Amino acid sequence: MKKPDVKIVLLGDMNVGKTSLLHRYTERKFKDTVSTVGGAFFLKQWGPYNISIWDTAGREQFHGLGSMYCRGAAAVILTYDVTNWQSLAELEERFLSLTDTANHDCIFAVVGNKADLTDPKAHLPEGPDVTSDDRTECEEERTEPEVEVLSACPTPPASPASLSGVMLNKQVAPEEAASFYGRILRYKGLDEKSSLPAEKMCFETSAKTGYNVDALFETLFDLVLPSILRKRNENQESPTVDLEECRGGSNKRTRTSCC
Ligand SMILES: Nc1nc2c(ncn2[C@@H]2O[C@H](COP(=O)(O)OP(=O)(O)OP(=O)(O)O)[C@@H](O)[C@H]2O)c(=O)[nH]1
Ligand SMILES: [Mg+2]
Repeated sequence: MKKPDVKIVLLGDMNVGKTSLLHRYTERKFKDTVSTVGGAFFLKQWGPYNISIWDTAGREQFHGLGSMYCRGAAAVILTYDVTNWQSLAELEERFLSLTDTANHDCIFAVVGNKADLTDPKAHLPEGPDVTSDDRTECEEERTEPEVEVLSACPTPPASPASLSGVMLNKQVAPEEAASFYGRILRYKGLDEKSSLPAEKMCFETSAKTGYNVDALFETLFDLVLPSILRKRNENQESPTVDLEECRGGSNKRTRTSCC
């Protein structure tokens, strides 16, 4: 399997649509999901680089794993549901601290999903929806969850409103998401003026219609490129020792280096 150059992690409460967003981006469709157990990653080839996108479980019982998944992350997608104010509050209360293990220059996106339920403009995907067969540049691999599968609960069905096409009240205004983004920067001790602006890093998406989904992932892919280049440079400066190579001459080496 190819080695990922960089890692992006989806975090957020259960049922906000993290798995659906990843399906929409990678498989170009909205399909039934089961509540995620542990986590799984998808490998995306972006130009010459390999980017792993980690889908994590929002259920409380898996909370302890979150900081493990965030270790070394170059970007974190903090996801909430625009029809559920509590899902934004949870990001601040439960999920933000999990990102302490991410890279020091980790990039944050704040994403309000299920915009199709509140906003008629989210009924159309932004840009043409290309089928996976049409894409020639990407090569993708999905792995099974890396942690032990404890149980799999069916995800609650989509709400009656989404089935009937009735619009719901938006419970989270874009300004609230932007002000949360500002608090993330402060939590990380970052200067707002020299950081990426909230207008660029706060998205409203719909995994159901595809609205803004490509824009979200591809904005992040472009933004993590400097991290990839830095990591590659670091690896060149201190290359990894190949143990297999050393093993062939290990006796000789031991003897010559021993005094
Ligand atoms: N209307 C609408 N429903 C959505 C959207 N995204 C997800 N859903 C529905 O929301 C429910 C939860 O979606 P998931 O993708 O499984 O949520 P999750 O965040 O991965 O949940 P966990 O794995 O438990 O953390 C499912 O019934 C989806 O069909 C969306 O953009 N619009
Ligand atoms: Mg999931």
